Amino acid sequence: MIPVITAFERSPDRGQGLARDMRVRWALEEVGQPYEVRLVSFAAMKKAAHLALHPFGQIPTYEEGDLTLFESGAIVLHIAERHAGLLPDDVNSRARAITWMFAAVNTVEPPILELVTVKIVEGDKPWAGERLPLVKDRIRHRLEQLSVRLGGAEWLDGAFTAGDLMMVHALLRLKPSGMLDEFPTLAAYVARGEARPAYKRAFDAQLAVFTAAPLPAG
Ligand code: GTB
Repeated sequence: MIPVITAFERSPDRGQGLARDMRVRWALEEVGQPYEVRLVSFAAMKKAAHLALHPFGQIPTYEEGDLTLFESGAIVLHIAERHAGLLPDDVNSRARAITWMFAAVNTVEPPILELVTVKIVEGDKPWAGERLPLVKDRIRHRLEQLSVRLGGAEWLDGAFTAGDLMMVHALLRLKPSGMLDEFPTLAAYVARGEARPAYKRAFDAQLAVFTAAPLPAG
């Protein structure tokens, strides 16, 4: 059965891999599972048909027969559990890989998302200038800790897993800020993720949506 995922009809990042359908596309490419994509507009995401799939009116969603999932982490875990290649067979190694998935979305990503909020959503507030360095320091603290743990290793716990996939994608959101370059170990880790053939296929597929129907100028 070919799963169907949802993605932005018009991604604000112009298909540069930052929207979270990228995680799902990447996981599907890693395990060699073909998939279909249904593009949705911002308006359609808030309508009943999409809300039936995703209670918060967002992308990505995942449909496979009578199973519907939302939350990129849960979708990647589902894919990783049903196909070889993203989770180790050894139960303890598997548990550690899943721990890294949670660490990505629950510990590393939240301060990174705060940066987006302070810059874009709160950028015009009089206190935004004071808040920005605090948020950046919280991100640096996490990056420092992650960088120490990764050390000279290629991936977080042995071979590449769904934990690395989620972590690399969470870190990618920092790329436009330049903050990742303050931590060469992590910049190299992200670059290793981006160099994976499965990542490249997923990236190209997401970019193709934008190049097929670019945003209007301005
Ligand atoms: N926790 C959920 C998950 O991991 O699946 C979060 C899902 C989510 O935030 N979806 C966003 C969405 O649907 C798209 S990915 N937003 C529309 C809405 O809420 O109305 C977040 C995102 C959006 C845009 C960029 N970008 O352009 O750079 C990057 C990431």
